[in-house]
Amino acid sequence: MKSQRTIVIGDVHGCLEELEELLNQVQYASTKDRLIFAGDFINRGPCSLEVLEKIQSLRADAVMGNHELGFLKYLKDPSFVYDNFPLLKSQMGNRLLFWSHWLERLPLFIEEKEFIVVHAGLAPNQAPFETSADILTRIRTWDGQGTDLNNPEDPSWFELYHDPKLVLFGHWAKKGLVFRDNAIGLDTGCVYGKKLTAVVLPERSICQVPAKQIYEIPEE
Ligand SMILES: [Mn+2]
Repeated sequence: MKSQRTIVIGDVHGCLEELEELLNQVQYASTKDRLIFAGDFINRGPCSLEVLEKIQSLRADAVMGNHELGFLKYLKDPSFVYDNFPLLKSQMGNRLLFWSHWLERLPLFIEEKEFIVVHAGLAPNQAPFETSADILTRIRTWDGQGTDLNNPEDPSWFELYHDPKLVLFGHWAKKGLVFRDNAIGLDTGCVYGKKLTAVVLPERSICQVPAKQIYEIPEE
């Protein structure tokens, strides 16, 4: 299986049409390619349930994003409502238990010899297995202790990441495509009317499709 490709896709947020177009564009072949979603494939956009069904039916791998974690939290505590959570829950109907179990089983990261896939990023000098779910799914910047994970005054987490192992991540639409020797950021804001992005390994080629429309206005 030396020639096997791994395709990693950034934050889909329910953008089914763009996802299907992207899979066509990379010529995804389920028998040959490994497909991994970098989290936040639900919520905000128009077709969360259909995207879930697609990922599940393709038997693709996926890591937990803050929106998947949030949705699981909402199912336990309805006061934790965020965007389309009530709609998604109602669309799941009598498959709610199936989907909540499926989502609960998502790993917080996928680590292979050549790469790590994680939704948001890593804290300096912390291996993924010893890092909290909060950091793995929400970090953008590092304040030295992990209290404030999104402060423009602080350095980006990947500027402090010096391990040669490639990290593939999403979660930072405002930053757009990040392409560094050891970190590739794949959230290019499809749900905000920008692009949906995939990286193909091992060659690290980038494949993008434009959003069909602006589904949501970004929060500042
Ligand atoms: Mn996110």
